[in-house]
Amino acid sequence: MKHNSTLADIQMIEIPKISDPDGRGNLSVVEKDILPFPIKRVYYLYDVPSNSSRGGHAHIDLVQCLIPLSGSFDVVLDDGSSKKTITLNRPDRGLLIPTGIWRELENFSSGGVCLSLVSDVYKEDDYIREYDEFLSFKGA
Ligand code: T46
Repeated sequence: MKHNSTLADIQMIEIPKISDPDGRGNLSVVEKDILPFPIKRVYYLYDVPSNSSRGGHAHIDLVQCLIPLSGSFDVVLDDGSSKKTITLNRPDRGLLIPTGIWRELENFSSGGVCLSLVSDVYKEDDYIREYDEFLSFKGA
C-alpha cells in the first residue's frame, strides 16, 4: 500500500445520480467499479454537534470514501506538509482519502450525515492518533 500520499492524491468521485422523471427525487448508486477498492465496511457519523469534530488521525493502510448523505461538513486534510479543507455537501460526490492522510471532520450542519465506505474491517492498529507520530511516519 502506498504510504507517501499527498494532498494531490485526494480525489472527488462522482456518484451516478438518477433523477426520477416523475419528480420522485434522486437515487444515487455506488457500484463496485466506482471505487478503487472493494468495500469491506460501512459506517456513518450522525448527530454530530456543530462545535464537535471527528477524526483527528491518519490511517496506515485504510482507504476510504466519505459521502455527505445529508447536510454538510468540512474535511480538513493534511499530508504532513500542507493542509486543505474541503466542504462536502453533495450526496452525489464522494471524497476519496488515500492512506497516510491526517483528517478532521468539523462544522457539521444540523442533520449532517457522513457515510464512510472503507477498504478494511476495523483495526485499531491501523490508526495513527498522535500528530507527532504521523509526522514521523510521513518523514520515514
Ligand atoms: C475516520 C473518520 C472519518 C468501531 O468499533 N468500529 C468502527 O468501524 C469504527 C469506525 C469505530 N469504532 C469505535 C472505535 C471508537 O471506540 O467507535 C469509537 C469511535 O471511533 P473514532 O474515535 O475512531 O471515530 P471518529 O469519528 O473520530 O473516526 C471515524 C473513523 O474511525 C475513521 O477511520 O476516518 O471516522
